[in-house]
Parts: sequence; C-alpha cells; structure tokens
Amino acid sequence: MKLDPFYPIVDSSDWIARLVPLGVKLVQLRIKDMPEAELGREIAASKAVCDDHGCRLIVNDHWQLAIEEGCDFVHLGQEDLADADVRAIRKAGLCLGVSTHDGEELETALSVDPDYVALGPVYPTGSKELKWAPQGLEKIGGWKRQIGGLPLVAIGGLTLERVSGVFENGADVAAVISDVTGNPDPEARTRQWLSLTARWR
Ligand code: TZP
Ligand code: MG
Repeated sequence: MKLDPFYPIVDSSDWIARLVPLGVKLVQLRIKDMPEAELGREIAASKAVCDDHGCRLIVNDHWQLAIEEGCDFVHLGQEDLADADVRAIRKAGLCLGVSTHDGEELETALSVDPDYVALGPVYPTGSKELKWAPQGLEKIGGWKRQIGGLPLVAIGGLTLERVSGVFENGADVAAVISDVTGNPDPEARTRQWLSLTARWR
C-alpha cells in the first residue's frame, strides 16, 4: 500500500474541514473521551469532507463506529488492539494501522498483518504521555528493514525542520499533531508540509 507521506492527526471534524481542502491526502481523526452519538457524528462529518477531497481518513480507536459509518481504515494502539475484534475489522473490509514502541509490540503488530506500522516517539512529544524514551532516527532504519514493504509511519515530535531526517532514515510517512495544530497559522503550516513532503509522495 502506498500512503501519502504527510499524515496530520487531528481531534475534530472542524480541523478536517480546515485542513483537508488544502490538499491533505491522509488524515487521522483521533478523538478521546466523547459520547458515542457525538463521536458517530464527528466521524460521519469527517468522512464527508474526506470523500469530497479524495483524502484517506483513518479513524483512531473507534473501530465499531468506523465500520458503522462506512469508513475503510482504522488505527489502533496496542491496548486497543488487544481489545478489538480484528477479524470483525477485516471482515468489514477495513485496513488497519498499528502503533509500536518496542520490538515486542512490533511482533504483536505484525501478527495481525497490518497495513502500516507506526513507530514512536521519534522525538520528545508533548501530545501523548508515553513510557518510552525518544526512539531516535537510527531505530527507523532497523524497523524498516524488519517490516520490508509495509509502510512505516514515524511519529512523535516531528516538525518541518526535522522531517527530512525521518524519510532519509527509511520512514515512508510522517505523522504529526502539534507542529500543525499548535502552529499560529495551521493552514500555512499545512501548505508548507504539503510542499516539503511532495518529493516523497
Ligand atoms: N503516538 C506516539 S507520539 C504521539 C502519538 C499519538 C503524539 C505525536 O504528537 P506530536 O505533537 O506530533 O509530537
Ligand atoms: Mg488508541
């Protein structure tokens, strides 16, 4: 599978409506703590925007709602993966991306035959509390050698200034939260990301 190299992660359909029309082709909706009915509406609204703009939407965590709303890609962390019915996800025809932070988690991820593997945090991040120290760039190369043709998503502390390093070390995709949504001008930053990552597209 070929994934777009720029993979912003946002926490609302409003963000998707702001960023996707700029030319984003891969986006993750990552919403924590929201009532289910509202979540369903957020997923549906996000899907509508993504469908309109030919953008691939990946829903974090909420795989049952993603199936109900007709989405075709979910992302699961290791804990979510342990609780999820992977067979039901596959039976419904959805693709699946999985987070990893160490070798054991990589084995668990590979055991479900994922569509991509995410490795993080590459750099320190303020967007998620993690027990793992920053992985560093060298680890990306090792992960890529292990997973071969499977897309490798680098995540954690990525910025425009740092992103070339992750691609040069073997990542296929750069996932980013705060460098885009925490920027004073997220639209301008998104355009810069799109332009810089074009050479890996
Ligand atoms: N998983 C590993 S690091 C991370 C997640 C969800 C957060 C990445 O956010 P940022 O702001 O791009 O460091
Ligand atoms: Mg999760």
